Amino acid sequence: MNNKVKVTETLALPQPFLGWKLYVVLVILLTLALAPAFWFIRAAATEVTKYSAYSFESYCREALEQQDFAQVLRICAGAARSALDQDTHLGLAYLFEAKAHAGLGDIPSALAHFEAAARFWVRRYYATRPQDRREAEAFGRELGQSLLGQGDSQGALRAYSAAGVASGDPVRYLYDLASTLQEEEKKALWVAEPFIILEDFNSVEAAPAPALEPQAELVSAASIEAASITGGNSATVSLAANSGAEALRLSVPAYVPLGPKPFGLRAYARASGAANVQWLITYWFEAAHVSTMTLDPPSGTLEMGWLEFSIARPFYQERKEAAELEGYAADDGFINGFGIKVPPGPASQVSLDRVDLYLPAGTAPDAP
Ligand SMILES: [Ca+2]
Repeated sequence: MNNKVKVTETLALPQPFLGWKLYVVLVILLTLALAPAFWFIRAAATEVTKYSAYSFESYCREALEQQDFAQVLRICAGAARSALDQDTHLGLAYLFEAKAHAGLGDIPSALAHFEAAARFWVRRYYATRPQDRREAEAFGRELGQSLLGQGDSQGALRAYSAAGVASGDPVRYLYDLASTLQEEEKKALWVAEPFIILEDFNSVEAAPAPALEPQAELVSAASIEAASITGGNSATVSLAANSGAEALRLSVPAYVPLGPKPFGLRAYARASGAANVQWLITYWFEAAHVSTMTLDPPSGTLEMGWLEFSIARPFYQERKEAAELEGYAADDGFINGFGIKVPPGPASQVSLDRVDLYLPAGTAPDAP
């Protein structure tokens, strides 16, 4: 018998004289050893809860209340990572991030996140809570007011615009805004009639997606380029030569509910190499599940081949009459996309610069 075997035997068969005291000591030691593990699991669970889609909101509001903006950004970053297939809370996370950046005095980041929230809710209009829309509108109005007060009219226009888009009813919002701003504020914000920007195509997420899938091979991925007639960037796509019979349609999602109040859309686009492009507006009627579209020619040509599409038709009346003819209800109709239609022809390059919502002359309310 060698030493090695002896040791094994000793461990495998504890001597009876150690008795119950040894077991009590062992249990205490084991418990103490496991305590940090329990603590770690509990802490990790709290962290996960903080970031989850269901509870990040209250943790964020608490941190905002305490003006702990760094903590707000941490929680929102965690909430974005934990989104997976349940991501409807991301719009609110972007809004909280915008508030935190504004709190830290980082206005460019605040505006970018606020615009991301507005854009997210355009795409998820059906899952957006009314209270989130109200909160976003109030925040954007406040931010716009503050930037206007500091003489940053471009920043103010972006804040006011994102507030209008996020509100879920940009037409009603623009009438409100135009009737509550003071005369000198309006002059700082608008040269002519009141407007807000619905889409500026300045970020990669705003790039137009081809609406017609079977024709996707004719379209390059959109890139954001520093080409613009209004300042800033545009979304540019290259189209291969189209020898088929069908035109190509490029569009981005929008959410502009239709109502009797008059409004206009103004878009800036350029199509190098393509002739007879038209502005495309698509409409969706929720209850009837009907989709329709209209096409408009350019209303003017600007410098460097940029086209202006200024469209101020009675959209609501027009859609209502079309719906009555077809026998469906038009009351819950909204503009759900806009873009450009390019007829068949040689290879071309199309850029979308900006789409505005404006109040046509004679409809803008006076300041109080
Ligand atoms: Ca632009």
